[in-house]
Formats: sequence, structure tokens, C-alpha cells
Amino acid sequence: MTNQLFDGLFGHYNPDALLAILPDGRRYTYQGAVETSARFANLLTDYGIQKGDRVAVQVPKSIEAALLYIGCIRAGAIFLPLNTAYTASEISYFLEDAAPALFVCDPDRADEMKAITDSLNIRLETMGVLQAETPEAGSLIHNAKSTPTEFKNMDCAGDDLAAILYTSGTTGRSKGAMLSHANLLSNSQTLKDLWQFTSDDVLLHALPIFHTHGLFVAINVVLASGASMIFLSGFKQDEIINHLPSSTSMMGVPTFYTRLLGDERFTRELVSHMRLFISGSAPLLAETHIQFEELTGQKILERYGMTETNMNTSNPYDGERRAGTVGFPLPGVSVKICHPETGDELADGEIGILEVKGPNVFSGYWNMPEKTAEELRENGFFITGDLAKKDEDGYIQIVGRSKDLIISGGYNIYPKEVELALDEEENIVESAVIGVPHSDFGEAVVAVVVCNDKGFDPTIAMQNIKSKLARYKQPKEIIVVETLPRNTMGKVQKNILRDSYSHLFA
Ligand code: MLC
Ligand code: AMP
Repeated sequence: MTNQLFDGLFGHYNPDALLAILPDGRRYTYQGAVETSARFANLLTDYGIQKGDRVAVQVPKSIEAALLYIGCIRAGAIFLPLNTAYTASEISYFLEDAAPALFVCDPDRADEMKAITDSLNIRLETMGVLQAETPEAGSLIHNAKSTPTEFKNMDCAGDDLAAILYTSGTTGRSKGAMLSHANLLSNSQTLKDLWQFTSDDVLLHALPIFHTHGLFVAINVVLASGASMIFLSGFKQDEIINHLPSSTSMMGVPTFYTRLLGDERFTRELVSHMRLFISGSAPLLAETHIQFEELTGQKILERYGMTETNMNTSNPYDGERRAGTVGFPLPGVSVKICHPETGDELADGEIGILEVKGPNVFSGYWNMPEKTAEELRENGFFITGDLAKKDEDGYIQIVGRSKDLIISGGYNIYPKEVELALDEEENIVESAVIGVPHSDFGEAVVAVVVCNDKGFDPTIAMQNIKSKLARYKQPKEIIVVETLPRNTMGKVQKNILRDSYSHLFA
């Protein structure tokens, strides 16, 4: 039996090597990880979950949650992680669309979720954070205790699906990106080699594990190289400062780096032993890159990726890491910069839409063949929607986006989704949602609305959308105007709005 992703990640594991060090002092060896993931795989099989079934998971970050991902892979199930910030109404859409055989939620939200899973006839189990002092956390961990620590992996080939990750869309409807065993494995092996990860590495892991960055880039690279990770529940500055001296590497979104630069405890001495700082998921300002180098003497390595493609490009490990660029295409990955209308490849230096092809590129959107056809060309190139150019030395620079997308602290927000929620509010006639520069999150969501003559109270609107939209999608400010600026075609000129409100959080 072969299971491409599991065999690739655990093929030559050292049972005694340390996989994870937890903030409460617990330590997980590779053998422990193999055994716990076997317990989960056995449990899923006992629940009747079969190859190709989806397992949706919205749980607080824990090492057990990461091992549930491995358990799903071993059982042939498709892992479907969901942002912990999603509201019940957002979850309801994902569950309806993906029709999972099982939904695992936070024990604290089980009552809220039960109504949804009952109506969709989906099995509901819970998983909280297992801590030394509270040895049980939810039904899944409890039930997995009595299952065997060995499991005969389900046979899974390269093109079998390993995960579905939802990514929001321009129309306001999220799309499930289908990622195969081969997509994930090829990318983790490429990154491990390129970034020179080895079993001596200790990665400081402070990212969430429901998105590509924290889940696949970080965890898969650690597993593929037999390295260890200090597994924090999130980005907590004091913990980062405490644990940096025992780490060799860190992966983060730009907000991690701007926050650390603002902390007087973050010094050259603190990180002098660090081998590698990696940034991605949102643009790292050249200014941050330079400031970081001035303070620490180290250059952040910036790379570029997407949910649909994993990682596409990276600055070099040994060569020059150029500020404001995302480096070169990864080995085995082809990148073209194309004319937005004709799709023809452009000359170096010209700005166009970045298209990408390679073993990392997903196979399409779940249940959305028409969306897949719009974005994935027949020749295998995926149209990213990012605007880019290549400089004279081949470094790629992301200069903007052709898609109407806001990236705030590394989370994507499609304005349409927020506009639809606001437009449901009584007395709002129309709304335009924009991203404006934000000193901490890079960009912040701002809503500009027109209301009818009954007037409207932004505080009430904010309160009402709380149950509809995850906190990070909610506007940091709602501005009421008489009319929205429009061009001669009647299209709202968001660039004018962005200019008008660019000072708000800069
Ligand atoms: C938190 N808030 C945010 C926010 N994160 N608002 C907008 N954008 C965000 N990203 C809200 C909180 O709910 C809170 O609201 C207020 O802002 C202040 O929060 P905070 O305590 O300062 O935030 P914190 O918990 O410290 O989180 C910030 C963060 C986190 C940057 C550490 O957002 C984060 O971990 N981001 C990483 C996202 C990520 O992993 N992206 C990868 C996607 S994969 P209130 O109401 O309580 O005041 C991908 C592909 C690729 O993109 O290339 O990698
Ligand atoms: P997501 O859909 O959450 O995976 O986000 C993917 C998007 O994040 C890409 O399409 C880019 O717009 C953006 N992104 C990721 N890495 C970078 C980077 N290093 N620089 C600029 N944008 C980035």
C-alpha cells in the first residue's frame, strides 16, 4: 500500500526525534506523531469515513489538530480546515458546499454548530486543546484514546485529493481549492531543499494552521526534513521573544516582522543564531526588509504563493534576497507574465497578470467547473490575478492585483462579500468596500456607504454584521457619503475612494 503524501513526509522518520515542543512543556516525538495520527485514522475509519470523504475541521490550534490532518491523509479522507474566526453562518455555507462526512468543531461552539450539522445530516465531533492539566479535550481526542496506535494506510496516488481549502471569490462566494497528494508533497520537498531545512532545524511556528502558510508550508516542510517546531497557539509577542533563542527559523506574515521591529527586546543578539526568517502571504514592504536587515544583520527571505498553488516563487537561500521582490520561480514551476486581455506573454519589465504552472498547481475548484475553467487554462497555467513584472535579473515583483481583493494581516477579504452583508442592512442604499494602508495589518477594510433619507447608525450596522462575517472581514471603519464616485460606465471608482481614505490607518 502506498500513500503518497504520508510516505513522502514520514518515509525515513527517526522515531525518537522531536517533532514538537509545546508552550506547556509537552514534547512530541515523531513516533508519538505517527501513533496519534494512526489513532485518528482508526477512529475515522470506525466512523465509516471512506476514501474521498471530506473531514471539515474548525478547531483551536493544537498539535493534535495538526495530527488530525495527518490522520485524514492516512485514512484517505480529504482534510478541510476552516478559519476559527468564521461565524456559524459562514460555516453553514462551507458544510453545505463540501458535504463532509464529519465536522469537528471547538467544544465551546458545539451547541451553535449542532443546529447546522443536524440540518445537513453531518456527524459532529469536537476537539479542544489538550493541555497537561486538562488531559481530555473534546470527543475526538477522548474517542481516539481507545483506538490502536497502528494503522494500515489507505492507498493514495499522487492525483488523489489530500485537502480542500476554501478561498473567497470576487463574487462573494468562496471556492474550495482541491489539492492533491502530489501538489502538497512536491511543494514541501522543493521548499525543504531550496531553504535547506534539515533535522537540525527548529521552526518557531506561530501561524494559524487552517491556511496554506501555517499548515502546508510550515508543517509539511518540517516533516519532510525531520525537523522540530516550537508550536505556539498564535502570534504572541512575549512568547516569540522567549522562544526565538531556541529556534533556528521562523515563517511569518509581514505583520509578524513589523511588530517585532517595534519591540525593543528584538535585538541583533536575540536572533544572531537564527538561520532563516521567511515572509509571505502578503507584500513585505521593501522598507521593512531594509529595517530588518539594519537591525539584525539578516535578510528576510520573501516568497510568494497562493491557496490554489502552494508556493510559486522564492528569493534564493544563498544568492541575493532582493527587497520588494518575491524572487524566482521554484524549481519545476513555470511562471509567465501575461497581457490581461490577450493572455500573451509580455516582455521583461512589463506589468501583466502572473500565470503559473507546475506540480504544485491545484486541480480545480470543488463543484465549480465553470470557475475552474475561468482560472485554469487548458494548457495547465493558472491565472493568479496578481499583477507582476520581472526585472532585468529575473526577480519577480508583485506590483498589485487585478482581482478586487484586500489582504489584511495575511488574511484575504473579498470586498464583494462585505458589500453584500452591508447591503442587507436597513437604510443602506449601496456600499463600496476598499482596502487602505494599515500600519499593523498592511491593509485594513473600510466601507464607504450611501444611506437613504432615514439615515443610518454605523454602530448598529457593525453589530448586525458580527453574526455574518468573521471579525477580520468586518470594516475597521464605516464612512457615510452622499454618493459614490462613478466612471462614465457607472462603475464605482474604488481608486478614488482609496486615495481619499488612505490616511486613516497609515
Ligand atoms: C486579527 N484581527 C484582524 C486580523 N487579525 N483584523 C484584520 N486582519 C487581521 N489579520 C482583529 C482581531 O479580531 C481584533 O479585533 C483586532 O483585529 C486586533 O487583533 P490583534 O490581537 O492585534 O490580532 P492578533 O490576534 O495578534 O492577530 C494578528 C495576526 C493574525 C497578524 C497575528 O491575523 C495572523 O496570525 N495572521 C496570519 C494569517 C495567515 O496565516 N495567512 C496565511 C494565508 S495562506 P477586536 O474586535 O478584538 O479588537 C496564503 C498563501 C501564502 O496567503 O502565500 O502563504
Ligand atoms: P490566499 O488566497 O490566501 O492563498 O492568498 C494568496 C494571495 O496572497 C496571492 O494571490 C497574493 O496576492 C498574496 N501574496 C502571497 N504572498 C505574497 C507576497 N510575498 N507578496 C505579495 N503578495 C503575496
